[in-house]
Amino acid sequence: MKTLLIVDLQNDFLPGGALPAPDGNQIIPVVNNIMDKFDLITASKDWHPEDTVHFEKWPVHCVQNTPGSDFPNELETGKIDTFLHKGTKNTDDGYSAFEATNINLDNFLKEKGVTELYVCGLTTEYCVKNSVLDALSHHYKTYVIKDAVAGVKAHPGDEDKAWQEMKVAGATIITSENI
Ligand code: VGL
Ligand code: ZN
Repeated sequence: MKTLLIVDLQNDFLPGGALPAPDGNQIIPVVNNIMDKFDLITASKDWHPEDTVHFEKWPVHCVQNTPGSDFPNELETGKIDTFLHKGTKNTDDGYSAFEATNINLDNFLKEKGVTELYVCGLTTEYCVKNSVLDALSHHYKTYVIKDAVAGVKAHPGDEDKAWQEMKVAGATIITSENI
């Protein structure tokens, strides 16, 4: 079961959205291209209530059932098997896809016999990083697809730090052509 996790590739994290990764649009065709290489595709959605403590740190984004939390039209969502809702509580950030509340991602993957996870999406410094670190702590061999992720670039240096943290924790960094 070759498995892809697409993290938060949603309108609010793309240019024109509330909390954009400046280069976010560039990853959409890359993600569309690689989907055919996988047997199982899961996609997380940042899925916040209107009144979460998360919005004390961040501009309001990805509120449940609003255009900002939708996937962009360009993304080939028909190929996605499972959708994960994360950040749904009003008491925490819920950065990691392993904190999804509609599905327990770890149980779901283990039931399917998945041992390796390929990760792409938005944003490098927050939800991609936290999902990758959780995948590693749950003992998945974890690949991060470098040309299929983008940073929000909120603080200089954080993106480099995120790559470093993921590598030190044991992630393997690859490019889409090497999948
Ligand atoms: C994210 C900041 C706030 C992300 C989500 O998806 O990386 N970043 N909420
Ligand atoms: Zn969020």
